Amino acid sequence: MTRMLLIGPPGSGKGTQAERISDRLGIVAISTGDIFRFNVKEQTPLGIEAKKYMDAGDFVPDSVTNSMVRDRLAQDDAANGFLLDGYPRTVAQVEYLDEILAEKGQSLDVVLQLTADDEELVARLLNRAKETGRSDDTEDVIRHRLELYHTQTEAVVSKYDERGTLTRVDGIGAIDEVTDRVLAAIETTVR
Ligand code: B4P
Repeated sequence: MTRMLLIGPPGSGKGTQAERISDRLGIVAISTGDIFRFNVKEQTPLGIEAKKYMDAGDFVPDSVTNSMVRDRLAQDDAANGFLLDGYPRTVAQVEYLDEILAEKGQSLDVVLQLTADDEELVARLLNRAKETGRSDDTEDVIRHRLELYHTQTEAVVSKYDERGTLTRVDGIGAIDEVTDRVLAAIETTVR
């Protein structure tokens, strides 16, 4: 059973790698971005609220995101391990996740940060925009999302680094190569 976090800037390959790692380890991948996009598509009250923030490249408020994650982690398929993709993104979310795990007597086994430089990330996301037309993949919004990563999510990375639980993985290179690096990092960490 593995409980892990995948942290990284927009476009670093979190969603791409999360799917592959979840298949390999047999644990559920939980992407807060995917849950929000599903709710936007279905026009649920959560989706209508989240859309305002997502279209601008802003974070959805912690109160909304935290309770959504609490509910998702309470589902049966998360009982035997999980990979959280895109959460926590703020220090307040780190503290909230600490509380959820403490209540269950659980801890994290692996915290991975995927790294890549900003220009590579912008290029990848503009490329994705041509294929998927995601409303938050325009250059201005991408740059704003990167800024939020640097100003808010890097503090999350520092927190786990201070706790000695963080492993950095180079996200540059072919998708298969990055998967191999991620799997090797997991093996080294949980061994
Ligand atoms: P996310 O869904 O997490 O979007 P993302 O950061 O762009 O990552 P994603 O997983 O989609 O992309 P990936 O890097 O895999 O979040 C979207 C929005 O939801 C946020 O802006 C925010 O508004 C909201 N949100 C989500 N979580 C939140 C939270 N905790 N708190 C508050 N708000 C939250 O891949 C990107 C592209 O790169 C793909 O096209 C892929 O094919 C390509 N790629 C991947 N790996 C590659 C490689 N090695 N080489 C070349 N291309 C690669």
